[in-house]
Amino acid sequence: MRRTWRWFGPEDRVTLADARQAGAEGIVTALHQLAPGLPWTADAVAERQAQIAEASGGALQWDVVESLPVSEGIKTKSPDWATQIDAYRRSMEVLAEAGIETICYNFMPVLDWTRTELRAPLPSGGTAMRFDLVDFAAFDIHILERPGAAESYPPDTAAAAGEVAARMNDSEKSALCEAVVSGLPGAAERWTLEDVRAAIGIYAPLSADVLRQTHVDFLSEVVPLAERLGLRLCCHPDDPPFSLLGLPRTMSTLEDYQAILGAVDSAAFGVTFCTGSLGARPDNDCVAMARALAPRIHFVHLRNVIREKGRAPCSFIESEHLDGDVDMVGVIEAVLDEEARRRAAGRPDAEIPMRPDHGHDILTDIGSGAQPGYPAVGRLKGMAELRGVIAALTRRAA
Ligand code: DNO
Repeated sequence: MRRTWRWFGPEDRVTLADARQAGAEGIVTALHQLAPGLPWTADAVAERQAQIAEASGGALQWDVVESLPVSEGIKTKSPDWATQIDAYRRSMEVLAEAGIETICYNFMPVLDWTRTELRAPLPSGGTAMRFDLVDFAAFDIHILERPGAAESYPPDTAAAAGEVAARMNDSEKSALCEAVVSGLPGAAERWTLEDVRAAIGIYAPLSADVLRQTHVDFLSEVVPLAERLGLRLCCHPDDPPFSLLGLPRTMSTLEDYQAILGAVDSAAFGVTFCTGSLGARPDNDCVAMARALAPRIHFVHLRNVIREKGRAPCSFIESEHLDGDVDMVGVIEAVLDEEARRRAAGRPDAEIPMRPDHGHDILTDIGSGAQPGYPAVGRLKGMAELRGVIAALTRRAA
C-alpha cells in the first residue's frame, strides 16, 4: 500500500514537512479554494503540484485528489446540470494532463461527513470526534426545526433529544451547529442553517432510487472520459452510513456499492474504501466488504470507530486506529491480498494508495488549530501503527 497523507493546502497548520516526517510517500489534496462546480485550471493544479514538490525537496507528489466535489446541481439534476458536468469533465482533463490519476468524490446530499462533537475529551487527555444520535436529533428537531423531524426518530430518541435541547445554552447550541453544518474540513460546501433548510427542500421529492439513478447518470457522463484519460474515479461512502435529516443516502452498504458498481461496470470507476465511515454501521462487516469490493478499490481510508450496539442509525466515537469495532488487521490483509492479485495480473494499479484517516488530538495537537480530525501527531501515530500491521502481514505472506 502506498502511504499517503491528506493536506489541505497552504492554509493547513500541518505542513508538508510534517507529512514527510510522519512517513508519507504521497499527498492527497484538492483545490479547496474553489467552489464545487467550478472547473479546475491547469495553472492552479500545476501551482499546487509545485508547492508539494518544493516543500518536500521533490520527495512527495500529489497522488490522489480528494475531493473533486460533485456539485449539488449535479446531485439534484438542476437546470445547469450539463454545464456542471462539463466543468467536472474539464477538471478531469486538467488532472489527467498533470499526471494525477486517482479522483475521490462522494455523492452525499447536502452534508458531507457529519459529527456532533469535534473535540470530545478522552480519558487519556486527548480528544476525538463523536457522532451522538441524540445530540443530532436535538439539532434536527430543535435547532434546524426541520418539519417532520421529531417523527423521524424512535420516540425515546426524540424524547431524549428534547431534554438535551432544553438543557443546552446558546454557546452549546452554536457549538453543535458548528460541528454539524460548518465545522468540517474537506466538505465541498460550507452551509448555514438557512442553506441547509433550502437544500433539504430541494431534495424533498427525491427518493433513494432517484438519487441512485442521478448518480448513474453522472457516472455515464464521466466514466467513459476517465477510461480514455486513464483516470480512476472512486466514490467515498456516506459518513455516517445512514440517512440524516430525512435525506436519502445511497452509498452506505455492500448492496449499495454492488448496485452502482454493477450499473457502471468499468475499472475506471471504483471505491474509496473508508473503514471508519462504513464501520459506523453495525450491519457492515468491513472485512467481508473489503474482500467483496477488492477488485474495484482504488483508494483506502483507514480509521476506526466504537459504535453503540444495536442498529443504524447509531452513535459512535472515533477510536484509535487499531482499537475499535473494525477489524483493521483483517481489512489490511484483504487489501494486501488484492495488491498481490493485481501484481500477479500485471495491473499498473497494483499498489493501492491508503491514508491514515483522522486521528485523535494528542500531545502537541491539542490547541494547535489543525483541522478537526487532521492533526499531525494523532495521524502520525495512526500511520505508524498501520505501517506496523502492513509490515508484519507482508513478512508473514512472503
Ligand atoms: C472526512 C473525509 C470526507 C471525504 C469526502 C470525499 O474526513 O473522509 O470529507 O473527503 O467525503 O468526497
